[in-house]
Amino acid sequence: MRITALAGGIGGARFLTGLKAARPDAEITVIGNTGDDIWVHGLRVCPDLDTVMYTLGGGISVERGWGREGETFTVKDELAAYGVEPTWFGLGDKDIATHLIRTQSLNAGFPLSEITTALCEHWQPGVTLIPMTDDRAETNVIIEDENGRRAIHFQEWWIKYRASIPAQGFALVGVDQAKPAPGVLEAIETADIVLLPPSNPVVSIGTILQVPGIREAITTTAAPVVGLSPIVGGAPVRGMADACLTALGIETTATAVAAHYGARGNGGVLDGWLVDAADAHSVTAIEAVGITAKAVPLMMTDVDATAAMANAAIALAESLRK
Ligand code: FO1
Repeated sequence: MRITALAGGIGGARFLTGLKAARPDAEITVIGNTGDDIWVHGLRVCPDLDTVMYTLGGGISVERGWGREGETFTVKDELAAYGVEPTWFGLGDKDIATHLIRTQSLNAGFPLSEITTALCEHWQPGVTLIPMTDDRAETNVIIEDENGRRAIHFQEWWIKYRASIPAQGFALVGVDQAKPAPGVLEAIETADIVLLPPSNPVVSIGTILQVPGIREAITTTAAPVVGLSPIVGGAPVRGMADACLTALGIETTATAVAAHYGARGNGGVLDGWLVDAADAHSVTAIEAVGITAKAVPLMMTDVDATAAMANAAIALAESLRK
């Protein structure tokens, strides 16, 4: 079975661990968000790609959900001692090896997708990881504070400000000229099932859907498309999706996110939507917008629970296959 999943960072990576456990023989392709990518001290950092690669490859810091297990931050501290900014970004010593290889390869002219494949040769994540694009598409957050209205990099908003400054909006700088990376459209068109894991619907899944051609591929693929709500009981399971949803005027509910993605019949991307048991009451409202909904436990407390979610998503997809 060929499964294609769009994924952001921590939530997406955690779901993929369960998907692999549920379907060890499936051919899983992950289309990774690169809107979070940033140049830090001259190094190219790809947080969501690395989070998927490290999580599925066994190198992730389980405590943080990002970066490496057993990490140290000596270089970061030395840079801070020089007073060099950004001091707010957690650049790990082990993590730097990945960024050095990526940066040198980019400078040598290799596309990010080829570099990602090479890095995954080492990590063996057990999935094919493809960046959504090899081109620049950088999430900037529009904020307004005492220094006036301006755009800051997503990582600065997310890490330095903990998303505490209300976002007036998001701009994916460069996306209009971006193309899907090689293999992305094919992975969507030839999939048996397409999944939207419980990643941030705005700055992760929403970002991937903005790359010209990707949303269209999802609306036209023969594969059923099923998503899992990242919102349980009116709050994000993890991260700060509510800050992102609010910025777009979207209510922080499983129903509102489903409606935001939209039903494939009406120009949206979803055929099916899993909500947590706590939101079982919202199934009717979601079906009213043309999306088949089902309530199952959606807390990724351990691999077995996450595998059960993946199985529920696959079962729903199979029931929706045309
Ligand atoms: N998240 C933080 O909250 N603080 C950090 O200092 C931080 C550093 C970092 C370094 C490398 C990396 O791959 C991820 C890192 N993250 C950090 C997580 C990252 O900001 C988010 O996970 C994604 O961008 C959102 O999905």
